[in-house]
Parts: sequence; C-alpha cells; structure tokens
Amino acid sequence: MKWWQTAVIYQIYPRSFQDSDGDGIGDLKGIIQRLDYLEHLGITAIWLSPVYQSPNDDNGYDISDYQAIMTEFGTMDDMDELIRQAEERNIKIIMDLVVNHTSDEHKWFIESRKSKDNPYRDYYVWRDPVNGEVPNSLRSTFSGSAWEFDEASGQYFLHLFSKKQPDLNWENEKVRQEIWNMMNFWLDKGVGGFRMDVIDLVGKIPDQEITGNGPKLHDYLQEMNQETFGKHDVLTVGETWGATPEIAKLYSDPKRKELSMVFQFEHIGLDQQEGKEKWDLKPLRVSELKQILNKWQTTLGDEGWNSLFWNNHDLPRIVSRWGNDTTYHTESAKMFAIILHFMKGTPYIYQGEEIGMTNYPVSDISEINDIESVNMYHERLANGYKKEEIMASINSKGRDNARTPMQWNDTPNAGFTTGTPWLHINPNFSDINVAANLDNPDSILSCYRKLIQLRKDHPIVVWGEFELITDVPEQVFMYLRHYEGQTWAVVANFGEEKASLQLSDLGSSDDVIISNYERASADFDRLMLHPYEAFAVKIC
Ligand code: TEU
Repeated sequence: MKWWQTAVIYQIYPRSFQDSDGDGIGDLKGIIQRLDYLEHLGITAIWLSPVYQSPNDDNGYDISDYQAIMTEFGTMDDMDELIRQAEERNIKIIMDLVVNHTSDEHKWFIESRKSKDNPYRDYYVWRDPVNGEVPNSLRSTFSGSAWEFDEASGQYFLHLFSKKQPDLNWENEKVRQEIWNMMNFWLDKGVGGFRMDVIDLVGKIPDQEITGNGPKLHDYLQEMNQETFGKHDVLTVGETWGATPEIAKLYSDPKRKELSMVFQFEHIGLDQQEGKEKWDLKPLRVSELKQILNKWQTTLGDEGWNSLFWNNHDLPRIVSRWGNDTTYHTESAKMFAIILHFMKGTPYIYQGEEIGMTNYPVSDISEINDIESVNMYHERLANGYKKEEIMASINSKGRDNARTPMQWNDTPNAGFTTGTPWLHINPNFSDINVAANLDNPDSILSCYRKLIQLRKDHPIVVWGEFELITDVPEQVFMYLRHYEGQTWAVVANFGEEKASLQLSDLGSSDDVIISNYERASADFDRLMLHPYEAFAVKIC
C-alpha cells in the first residue's frame, strides 16, 4: 500500500488562488494563508502548477529558471515556508515538472541560439531548412508550425507549444543529467512528488514526425526513476494525452519502476468531433463515458493505478461542461463529485471545483488571456471561420474558464485580491464562494469534505473491486464496489429528466452513505431518480 493510493490531491493554479500583496496575482504567501482551509477540506497533497521563474508566455509552463521562484509569486524562502507549513498539517507539495521544453529565456536556450558550435546548441532540437522551408509538417499545439526560424544561424528550432517554449533534446545525455540534478534539488527540499507535464512527448523523433510515445520514452523514465525519485516515497503522475490502458501500464506497472500513475484523457475527448480539434464540439454521450471509465476501472489490475479527475487548469469547468450550472447547479456539481470519488483510483480536485465554480463566457477575444485560445482565434479567423463560431468554441472549451480567480467570499474581487485581478472574476462570486459554503452542511463543499472523509474511514472506497451495472437507462451511470464481503452501490443520473431503475436482485437498503437529494433509502426494485441525482448506498 502506498500513501498516494489513499490520498486526495488538490490542484492549485497559483496565479488565481490567493493574492497576499494586492498586485492582483496570486502568490505563495496567499497559499500559506489558505492552508487551514485545505486542511479543513481534508486533502493529502497539493499539486502546485508551476511557480518557477518564467516570462509567463504560457503562465509559468515556460520556465526560465527551474531553481528560482517567479518574482510575482514570492521567494525561495516563501517556498520553503510553504513546504514546512503544509507538512505541519500533513499536506505534501507535489511540484509541476515541465521538462519537455523550457522558456526561450532560459539560460540554456540563450546560449543554444548564440551559434551552431555553442556547447548548449544540442540541448534543443535544431534542424536545417528543407528546400528553403520548414523541416517538416509538425504542428504546434498552440497553432501553426512547430518550427521557428532563427535568422542568425539559418536553422529552425522545434517548439511543440509556443515559440517561447523550445523543446529540449532528451537524446542529449547532458540534458537528462541537468534535469535529474534539478529534480534532486527539489526532492532534497522534501517535496511530495511530481506531476509531469506532457511527459509522453520527451521520447520524440522529430525527423520521423513522432511526438508522443517515442521509442526511448520508457528508457528515459526508468533512468529518471533510478537517478532521482526512486529512493524517495513520492507520488509521480504523468500527463499523457495519448494513453490507452495498455500504454498506461507501461508507465505505472510497479515492476517497471517508472511512475505511480498517469492522467488519462480518453473521457476528456468525448465532446470533440472525431479526427478534429478540441474546439469542434459535439454533445457528450453518457453511454460512451460509462464505457470508457469502465474500461479504465477494470483493465489496469495490479499493473497500474487510476487517477480520477474531471477538471484541471486546461479544461472547462465540469459543472458547466456536462452538468447544468444554472437550474441544477448544486445537484449536478455534487453528482460529479460523488460518481468520481467512489471510483477506484486517486481523486484530484481542481481549485474551485469543490464549490462548483463555473465557466465564465466572454464576448470578445480581447478579454482572453490564454495563448492557446488567442492563437487558435487568429488562425481560424484567417481560415474563414466566423467570429461568433470561434468565440463559441472558446467559451465552451477555452482554458481561461478554469483560470478565473478563486471565489473566497462575496466582498469585492471575491476576497482574491485587494488590487486589480490579473484575469476577470466570474460575476457569480456573490453566490458561489467558499464563505457561503463553509457553514452549510448541504453545500457542495460539505459534500466534497464528506467524500474525502469517507475515503479515510472506509477501505472499500480505496480498494474495492469495481463492477459496472449495465442494465440501466443510458443516462444513468451506476456501479458497485466490492470489498471483503461488503458491497456498495453508487448511482448517478446524468440528466435533467427523471430516470427509473429496476434491479430487483439488489433488493433495498436504508443504509445511505451520501446523497445529493434527501434520500433515506433505496429500493432497487423500483427506483426513481431525480434530475442529476447521485447517491451511494451500502447493499451488504
Ligand atoms: O498541457 C498539455 C497540452 O497538450 C495542453 O496544451 C492541452 O492540449 C490543451 O490545453 C487542452 O486542450 C500541458 C499543461 O497542462 C498546459 O497548461 C501547458 O500549456 C502545456 O502542457 C505546455 O506546457
């Protein structure tokens, strides 16, 4: 048994969590001020989005110094204090490890671009033009070619993200050694692990246009494990967009000595048109969601461990995305919480999810900060798309939806800052905020607290075998968990219509563990579910 199997992780996007000095930008001292809140919530560890020195082309995912803190966020002393004060509350700090690329303002890249014979040249991926053009057709996730021409040396460098995020050359042993040293610097500070940004890209073979899951990927991760965290009791989670369960096992089979687990994104793509981009929307089919989550729940076995999440700083708010953020705001927010936290794996909560924070649609591109949305807007506009169409995509899928400041209370600027917030605050903060949730036993926050406590009190939540129930209407997601002779049933109605179930074999129970309506019992012989109703009940 590992501590991260029983854990609940809370993700903080520092820029938007809590500002302590009135500059409108969240910071480390602000996080320290909120540790009591996180302790009250009951979480085990914080995944901290990047806090390193960065020119913020991609809000900290473009790092110019891995061993210094972003000036706007504070100092290394603040960081040490955060680790210390979190530890006092038994909370671990998981660092974001962004090593597929650096900032173009990192000293390695500044050297690298100086000349072809600079000792750092080979730290990055440089190629000659082909027929006076880009070396090949690799594209950047943030629109356009992945190759940027450098006038001075007449070569192109690779950037799978922004032009200010040149890709590191992992084939160079020296690069890997630098990364191991940096990781050991953080491990020596006592951090609780790493969330590894786009780690599936580091084995790329650019000349063959192979980016994800390259042939050397797992050799590199085994080397990383051995050279760095292998000797420590930490959590490591890889961000792996292309993972199938078979691929996930390669990372997380304990025998292979790579990572603890990966984030898989198969369910995240379900409202995207086949073969198109995330901006090209289609409605979610609940049957597909059930089928994919069931596959992940049942195929990893002892060769892996699931991470469970609906949200992060790149994704729209789940209650707006697949729930109903107006009429059934509280019900649907709790439904997503309940159905997720009883699955087998480690749950991740993204800041604000625990109070049901929603998307914040905007009407003009000038209101958008996120580089991915902005670049896509210009590219699609040039390709003839209509403005309204593009804004509709950004409003449903854009990353700013998740990045609006945390809503603490109903005072001006939601208690996030006394200054001018770096990004607009969702005007619904007067209703949706932490203070309004705290003392209300029926709030969304109280539901999350209860789910976290149930996980601590009942081994079945962590270890129980998962069994999907298929004999239910399409909009109902239902499963059982089995552990040492006990069985719990978890039921969720993913819709605005009532739904009825008839599962006579399961009998009836008045041992309700948690519910988002006032439910005292469940008779599976004739069960009627309210819109977005979700509950867990002990069957035996
Ligand atoms: O995200 C990886 C990534 O591919 C995302 O850009 C993703 O495709 C998109 O946002 C979702 O549609 C990671 C980080 O989580 C993200 O914030 C960074 O921008 C990116 O890597 C580059 O470091």
